Amino acid sequence: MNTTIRSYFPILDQEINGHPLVYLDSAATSQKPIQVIEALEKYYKFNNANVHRGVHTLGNRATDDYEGAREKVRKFINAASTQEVIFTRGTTTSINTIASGYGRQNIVEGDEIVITYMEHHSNIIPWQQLAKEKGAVLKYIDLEPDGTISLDTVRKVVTPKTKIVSVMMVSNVLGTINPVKEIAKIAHGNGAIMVVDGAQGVPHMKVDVQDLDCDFLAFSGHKMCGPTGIGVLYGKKAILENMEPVEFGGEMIDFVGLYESTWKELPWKFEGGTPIIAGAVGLGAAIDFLNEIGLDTIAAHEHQMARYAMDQMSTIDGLTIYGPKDEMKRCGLVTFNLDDVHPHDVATVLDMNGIAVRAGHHCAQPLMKWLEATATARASFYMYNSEEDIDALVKGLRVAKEYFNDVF
Ligand code: 7TS
Repeated sequence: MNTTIRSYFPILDQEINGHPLVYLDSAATSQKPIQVIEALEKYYKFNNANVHRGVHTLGNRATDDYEGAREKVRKFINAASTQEVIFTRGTTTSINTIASGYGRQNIVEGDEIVITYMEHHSNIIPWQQLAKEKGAVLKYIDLEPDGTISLDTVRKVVTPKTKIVSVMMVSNVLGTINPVKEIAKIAHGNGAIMVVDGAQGVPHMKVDVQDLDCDFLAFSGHKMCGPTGIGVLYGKKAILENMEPVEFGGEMIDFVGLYESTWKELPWKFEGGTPIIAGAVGLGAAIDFLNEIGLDTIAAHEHQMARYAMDQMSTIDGLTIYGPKDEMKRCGLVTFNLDDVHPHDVATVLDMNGIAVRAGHHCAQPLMKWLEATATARASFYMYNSEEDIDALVKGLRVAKEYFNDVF
């Protein structure tokens, strides 16, 4: 993509260890454009106050900013109503809210919860805990050899006993784009609800919750140019209305008696305590920014980056790339291993050359087991990355390979 987009991200204009920064860790967290930084600055300089109190001007401005951000999120994911958009701390909190709220109320002994081998820990452990508490059965959808999901396998694993199916939209390790819309149909056909972990999907492609027909969608602001500490839980109104809150206290109540209390209407009954006001404002600015560039443009750029990266990286002897080889089946990240070199060592040598990648299990230990790898390295791209960044990565990988081949 062009240098104009890159110039919106002030952090990218610096040297690390004497080299221009090449940031290839956006799947962990994206960088923030100046528009988001300035929106946060403006909020704190001019509008900061607590919300939903309606007694003074700053309070009204803060409330307008906060609720305005909710409307931006609604439109961005095409939710039917802002009542379906709950602000949370991020994907992890959103999924935990579903497991603790919907799960505790609706799951009984013998029920099945279905996830896949590629899930992030945040979409595994809440279900493990729920299954243990309720005596439910946690089942896994196996993966195809290329790291994709076959709908035939989904049809075999999801049964009328299944009550919840929860699948990531895009894998943070394999890059695989999963057929969540088709999986939702299978889930619904068996009477189960469909939860989508959108952490790696929503920042990178157009998502329409009504078209997907998912019951819940979770995502994080910090992976889509927004600040840390803000995320979204989308839920269908009919489900949220019947769901008990999981956090109790100020802001979420209607009437409080000595022994009984009642809750505010949606979405506020799920937002106990002073909300993440500045975070929401920042997320709203991030959404404006993403809309300006266009999700389709971002997605096309990432497919192109994935293709270029896989082609260039394949020229390195002893380099294994995980996940589908067809760039249209994946988002803009490439996870890999270099023969005989630990991924942490790869990442350290790359950092010495100004290149930031992630190494480790990527919070997906069951997937690491499936891949028969203890750890991997991952380069992940966003709209500000270019082919030159990938060239620098490939050069850095050759340096790493030579360095460790010489030493050992
Ligand atoms: N789900 C997926 C698919 C993720 O990739 C992540 C974070 C989460 C959930 C959790 O998001 P959070 O914002 O609540 O932390 N993934 C990564 C990653 O790949 N590297 O660092 C964080």
